[in-house]
Amino acid sequence: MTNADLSRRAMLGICAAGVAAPALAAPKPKSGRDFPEGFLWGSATAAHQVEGNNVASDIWLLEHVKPTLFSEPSGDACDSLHRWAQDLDLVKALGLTAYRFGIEWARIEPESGQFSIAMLDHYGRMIDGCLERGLAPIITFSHFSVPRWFAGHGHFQSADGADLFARFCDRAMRHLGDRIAYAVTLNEPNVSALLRFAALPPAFMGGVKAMLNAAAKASGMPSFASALFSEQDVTPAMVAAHIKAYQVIKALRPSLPVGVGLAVEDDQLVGEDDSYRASKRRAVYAPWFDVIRTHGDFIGVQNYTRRRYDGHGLVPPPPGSPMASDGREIYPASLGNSVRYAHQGTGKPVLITESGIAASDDTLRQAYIPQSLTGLKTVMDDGVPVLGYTHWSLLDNFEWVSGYGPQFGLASVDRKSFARQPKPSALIFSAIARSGDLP
Ligand code: IFM
Repeated sequence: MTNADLSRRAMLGICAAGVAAPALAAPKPKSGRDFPEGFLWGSATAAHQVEGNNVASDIWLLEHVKPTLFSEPSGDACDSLHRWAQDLDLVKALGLTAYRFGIEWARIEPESGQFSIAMLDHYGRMIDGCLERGLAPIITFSHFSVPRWFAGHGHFQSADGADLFARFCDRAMRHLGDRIAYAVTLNEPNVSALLRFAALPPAFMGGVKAMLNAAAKASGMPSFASALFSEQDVTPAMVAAHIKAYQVIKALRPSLPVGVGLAVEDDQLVGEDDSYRASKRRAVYAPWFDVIRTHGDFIGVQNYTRRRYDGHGLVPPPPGSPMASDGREIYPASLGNSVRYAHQGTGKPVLITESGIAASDDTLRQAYIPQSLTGLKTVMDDGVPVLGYTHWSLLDNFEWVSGYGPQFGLASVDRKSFARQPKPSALIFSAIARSGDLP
């Protein structure tokens, strides 16, 4: 098959998925439906969390050093490295039109400057698999995990960190870029800033230091850094990396919509004193809203909860609030509120790149999905342009330091046979996606 054939198939597939150019025109509401035709309905995963055996990555090393903060190693994860076609079949069977997934930098460039054509071909087959099934491929270039060599080299904060990331993006784009529907450069690059406002116990940061020191020792590097655990403010470095990645991606395919997937909480004020919340917003969101205004075509919103603040800091959820199993308050209106806030801050269309809850009791998710989408519809009815919604996550997967405890999936995964089993919430989501209507 020639490149021209692939491009033709790509266009056909993208058109079938309802994202024919211009992909940034937010679909217009049509009378009789709650959500417009062409609105993207999808689910999301991340390479390290589902593929398994990501042995050249920084996170794999951090899972295995002593001491570690990880409750268990990722191991085989969901074996999506081999079972990706089943994942895509599941997304299609649910009647969805988009799949967000990551291409794993640590597999594509396991040693600095050594690119694996075989792994690029692998992700090419996944992208083609999406297009053949009428799914718009939403590709994340870096979802927390990076190659181990990059972490030992100083991570995004090193003098050439942004250039090294841009080199990877350039290489991946040249191999895959003509078939991508949306590009997400970085996943939650504001997470280290966010954690500073999360009232983490001091022991946690002590544990971070010990784990990173152990990783540096194990890899024979002077230091070791990670996107998930950082003692410094990495925002300027991440912003620089996004800008360079945006530039190389747009240079190769100007029409491809590029954004970041930002963690956005619904920050609510308790009382009159807004100083603490304002300081959080300045640190966690403002730098990203600024950069997306100039170097972004959409803002990816990743929302899971609300947070309440008075003038001194975090205020706990009201007594009796429903709680997800990862300790976050279940507050469905937070999705619409965060989308509105992100659009106000950037002026750009919103793509919901993640939304969901950790719940082993699926009845909570069965209620959460329609409730959160009801809030989203209100915001869209007010005129906020929203391109689509990808639910986190397709599968119960590896939730970083928490291991396989928290369950975010629309489908469960048997930890030995890797069999995927859709949950009732998947069918509820599927009915909304197929009809464009809330129940
Ligand atoms: O699993 C994570 C994902 O990797 C990034 N956003 C939040 C999810 C749930 O905590």
